[in-house]
Amino acid sequence: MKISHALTLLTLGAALQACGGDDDLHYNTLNGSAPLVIGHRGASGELPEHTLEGYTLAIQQGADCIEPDLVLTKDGEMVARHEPVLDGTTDVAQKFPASRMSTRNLDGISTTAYFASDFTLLEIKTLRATQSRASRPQQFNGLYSIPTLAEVIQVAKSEGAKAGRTVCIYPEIKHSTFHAVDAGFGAHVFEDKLVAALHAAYSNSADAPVFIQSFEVANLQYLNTKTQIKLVQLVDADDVNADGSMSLVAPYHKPYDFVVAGDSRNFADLLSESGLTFIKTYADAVGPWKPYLVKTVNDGVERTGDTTLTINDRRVDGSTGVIERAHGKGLLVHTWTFRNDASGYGFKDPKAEMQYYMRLGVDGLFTDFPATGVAARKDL
Ligand SMILES: [Ca+2]
Ligand SMILES: [Ca+2]
Repeated sequence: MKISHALTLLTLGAALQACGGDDDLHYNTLNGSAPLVIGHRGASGELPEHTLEGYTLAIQQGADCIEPDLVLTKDGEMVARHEPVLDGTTDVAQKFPASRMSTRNLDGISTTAYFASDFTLLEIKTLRATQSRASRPQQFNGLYSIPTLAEVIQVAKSEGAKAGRTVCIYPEIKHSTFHAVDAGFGAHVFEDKLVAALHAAYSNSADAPVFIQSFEVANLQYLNTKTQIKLVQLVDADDVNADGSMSLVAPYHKPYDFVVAGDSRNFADLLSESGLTFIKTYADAVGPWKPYLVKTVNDGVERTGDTTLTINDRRVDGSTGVIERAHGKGLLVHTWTFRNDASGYGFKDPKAEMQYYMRLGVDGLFTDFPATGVAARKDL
C-alpha cells in the first residue's frame, strides 16, 4: 500500500461508500478507488435509452452513476435525449405531422428533423421511447415516456435509497452552442437551468454525487465559475484510421464552440500535455473516447470471429500514455462506451475489454450494459 493511498483513503472513505466502490487499493485510478461503472443512457443495451425504466434497471444492476443526456424543450424544460432531435428514439413521426419538423444548423450541419426545442414538455410527454438500434430488443417500444431531469434525479434518489447507496447522476449538456444560438435560448440559459436544478437537488458541492459533462469547452469554463459540482471535458473523434491513429473529421474533430470561435485546437490536442493542463484549469475529469487510451498493433491475427481483418482485430498493446498524463495533472479519466454487442477493437469479450481499461487505471467507464461493467470490476 502506498502511503499516499492510505492518506487519500481517509478522505475518500465517504466518497467510496457513496459511490459503491469497494476499498481495495490495487486500482491504478487517480485516487486508488474502484473505477465507476456509469450506466450509459441507462441500461440502454436492454431497454430504450433515456427512460426511467432504463435508468432503474441500470441502478438495479449496480451502476454507480446513471447518465442522462439533456436537451431543452420549447418551454425550456430539461429532458433526457441523446440528441436535440426526437426522430431516432421516439414515436414522434407517428404522432405529429411532418409540418412540425424544422431545419436548423446543428453544429454546422443543416438538419431537418423534429427538434425537441419545437415541442412543449406537454407535447413531448405524449411521446413514447423507441429502441434506436435495430439489433437490440424492440419489444419495449412504445411503453416508456421521455423523462425530465427532475424525474431522473428522483429515480436516482429513490432507487439509490432502495439499494442502500448513493447513486450519482452524470448529466451531459448536449450541443450547448446549438441551444444558445440556433435554438434561440440565449447564452448560458441551459447551463444556468442545470446548475439551479442540481444545486436545489444536491447542493453546490464538489462532494455532490454529480458529474456534469460536455463536448464543448466554453460552457464548462462558464460552469466552473458557477458551481463546485465536478465537471468533465469529453473528447471525441470521428473514427480510428486503419493504422490505429485517430481520425479527426468534422463535425467530430473539435469542440463546436472552438469551430465557432476559430480556435485551432482539435480534440486530440486537448489530450496533449498542454491540452490537459488547460482542461485542468476548469474541469475535474476528462472523458476521452476509448481508442485514445490504448495502443494497438496490426499483427495479422483475426480476433472478431469473422474473416475480415479490420481495426477491431488489432492487438491492444498497453496505454497510449493519456491516462497517466491526465492523472499527472490530477484529472480523473472516464472513458466510453463499452457494449456487449459491439466490443471489438482488440477484444471479443466485452468483460475482458472493460477489465483491460480498468487495469490501465481508468477512473470510470460508460457502458450500455452496466451488469457487465459491475461483473468486470468484481472479477478484476
Ligand atoms: Ca452522453
Ligand atoms: Ca475481423
